[in-house]
Amino acid sequence: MSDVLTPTQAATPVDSDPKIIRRKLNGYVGFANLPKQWHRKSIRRGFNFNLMVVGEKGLGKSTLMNTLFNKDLYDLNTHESQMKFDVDITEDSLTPSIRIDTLNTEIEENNVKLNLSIIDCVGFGSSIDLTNSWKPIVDEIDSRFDSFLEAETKINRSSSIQDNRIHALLYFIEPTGHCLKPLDINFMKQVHEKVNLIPIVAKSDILTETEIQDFKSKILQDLNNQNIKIFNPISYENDDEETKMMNHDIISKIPYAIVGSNNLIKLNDGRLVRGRSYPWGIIEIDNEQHCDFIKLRQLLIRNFMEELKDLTSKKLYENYRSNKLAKMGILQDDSVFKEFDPILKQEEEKKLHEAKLANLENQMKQIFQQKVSREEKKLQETEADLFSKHKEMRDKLLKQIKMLEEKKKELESNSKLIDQQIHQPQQPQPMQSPQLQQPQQPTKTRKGFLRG
Ligand SMILES: Nc1nc2c(ncn2[C@@H]2O[C@H](COP(=O)(O)OP(=O)(O)OP(=O)(O)O)[C@@H](O)[C@H]2O)c(=O)[nH]1
Ligand SMILES: [Mg+2]
Repeated sequence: MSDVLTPTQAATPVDSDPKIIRRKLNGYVGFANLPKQWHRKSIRRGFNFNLMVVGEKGLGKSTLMNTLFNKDLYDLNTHESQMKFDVDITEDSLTPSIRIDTLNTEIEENNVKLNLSIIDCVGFGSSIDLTNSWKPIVDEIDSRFDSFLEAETKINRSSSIQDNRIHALLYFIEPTGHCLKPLDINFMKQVHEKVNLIPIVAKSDILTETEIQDFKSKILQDLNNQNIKIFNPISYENDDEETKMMNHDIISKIPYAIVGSNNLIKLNDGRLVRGRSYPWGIIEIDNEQHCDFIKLRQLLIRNFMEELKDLTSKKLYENYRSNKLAKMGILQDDSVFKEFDPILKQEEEKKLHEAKLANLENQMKQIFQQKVSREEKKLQETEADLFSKHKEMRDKLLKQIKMLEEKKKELESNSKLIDQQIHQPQQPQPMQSPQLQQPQQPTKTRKGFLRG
């Protein structure tokens, strides 16, 4: 027997709902190939990612970028971390102390291209007055949102809008071992609703393992007290247990204790590793026992790059956009948009139809009741009429009976008189007067009455 089912055989009602029929496909349709199509398209287009790095001077920002993308993006030998590659640099001299440098580069791995933008905020926390040190950075984030909004609202939009929005912000915390500084708190408070904020403990190699753990919990406590939201990816229902566990492991390590270096060091066993060498030993960058660099790389690149971009676009940018439009006085009139929502419109029409039906039903009920009461009235009238006729006839008959009884009595009394006269002894008959002949008449009448 063949296992292939005909479409009718294959149609089986779903257990819970008899209306839903689940059909088993009896052949290859081809949509299983969609991920491959998407994959090819993505490879062709390449990916882009905009990463902002903020932290006080000399905390190892440029070094970490080189370590993260395993490429000498920044020349660390020059004093101010000048770019080594031919890249675009945007300089914003919003305040004399902070400069926004953008490094655009394309990196390739296994034929996958990544258009990477690193936005470095040079000079953050260097001025004497730190009150508004966050401002040029927040302005930069906002202006990138604005450019996107402008491109989006153009009447003639180009097929693909250049996405320059900041997808993630790495905030470098000085490894003091105490708690967050007012500069850190002020800055993070200003940006946490505009970017995916990822705090990291810079140069963590100067702290011991216990100091790192203490410092991490102090930072988390401070962030919690200040209601500062850090990046937290959405967990999806259909993720398998392994993925869920791995994601949880990545997130639980925030704020990451980072050590950066692209220097290769030869270990005693002959292995070449990226690390930092000290008189007391070697710190391996790519060793999870030594620092959280691997976790940071997993979060930023391997596991959550698309999620970071998605959250930027769907949540952070959307918030910014709606606030901006509201400030400009553009308020959404929901009643206008309702018209265009087919489900809402359908529901509205259904409600209207139901109301119409109910109205019609009421009207019909009223008409029916009116008819019934009219018929009832007619019946009552006919009944009353019949009753009066019946009464009239009864009265007539009673009158007739009375009359007849009276006549009967009269006749009986007459007949008695006649009987008496008949049985009386014969006396000389006087001359018969016409009056005396009269009593003979009832006999005739009696006869007639008896006949009747
Ligand atoms: N101990 C230690 N030193 C580091 C680490 N990362 C970088 N450094 C050193 O710190 C110094 C500054 O590094 P940069 O990467 O230039 O720091 P930066 O934050 O880019 O500095 P600016 O661009 O001037 O703000 C260099 O001498 C690095 O070798 C680290 O993880 N641990
Ligand atoms: Mg630098």
